[in-house]
Amino acid sequence: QDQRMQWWRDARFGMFIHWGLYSIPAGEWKGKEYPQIGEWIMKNARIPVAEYSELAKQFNPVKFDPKAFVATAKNAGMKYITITSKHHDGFAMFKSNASPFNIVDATPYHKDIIKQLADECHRQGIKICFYYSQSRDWHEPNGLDNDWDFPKERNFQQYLDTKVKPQLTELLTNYGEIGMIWFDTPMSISKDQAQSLKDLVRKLQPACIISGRLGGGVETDYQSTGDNVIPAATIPGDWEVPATLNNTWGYKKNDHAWKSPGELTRLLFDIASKGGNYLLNVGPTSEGVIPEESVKILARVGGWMKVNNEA
Ligand code: JFZ
Repeated sequence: QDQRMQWWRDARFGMFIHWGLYSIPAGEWKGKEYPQIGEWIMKNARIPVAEYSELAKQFNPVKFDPKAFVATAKNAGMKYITITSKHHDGFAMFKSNASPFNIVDATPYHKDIIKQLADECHRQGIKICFYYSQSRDWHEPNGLDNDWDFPKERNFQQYLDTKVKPQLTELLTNYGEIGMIWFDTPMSISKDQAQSLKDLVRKLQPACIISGRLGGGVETDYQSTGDNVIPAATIPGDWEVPATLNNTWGYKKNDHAWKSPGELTRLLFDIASKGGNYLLNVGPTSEGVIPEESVKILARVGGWMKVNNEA
């Protein structure tokens, strides 16, 4: 475990990327603005699967440039990138044979986002990590948490066997060396089910870190704090604070509540001095660009770090 964690302990600072179909509505559905986090709009607006899936036909992020993403991270002093490969809406940002609801098969863009970013990270020597929503999947009748389309009982095991395990296998086979899988919101996943996901990751890539929110009481490589929650004092073991730059993870056009570069730098030093990692989020637009404000703020945080490193 110490070997697996070494790069992560040295890194201290990473970039979280929440990107998916929810960047199209960007916080607004049928003229109504939803005050909650942007990537939850499907659930908050109770959008039927049939309607939400239509967004894929409009998703064409032609301005996406993996070099620009990696440059933004590096410029900020970030040493790893964790991107949503599949969030709760069930949409895969990678080519998948386990579900046609993916970036290559369901959109006019037709290119694998995860592949492009992973290749660029490998070229530039920055760790690439994948967020994967293992329990919540609002697209699947057997996934958890969509009670507006699928109010009846479900076969969660079947969803795990036919979507989660095949997709994790794809992610850990087709994209080179993966730094970590970032599981999230385990809900009612059982101990055995969680253990089987852990076993799969270990089998395919023994050096891949497993993040804190796997579930089932199964031991993982480190602990995630609550979102944006910084412990008051040093806590034992390895831990990471996932945090937003404004008040959302997925892009929202009207959220301009940006934290200042000074505040972020202070938080980073606070976390690092207590022995934790800071995973700071950006939410790219549906065109494929990281919002200008985010890029500017991160560059200023990086400026602080450079002054510090060179002093
Ligand atoms: C989850 C997701 O539901 C959300 O969309 C986002 O991806 C975020 C990073 O993770 O939300 C959570 C999960 C756990 C906590 C808070 C928000 N927590 O433990 O405090």
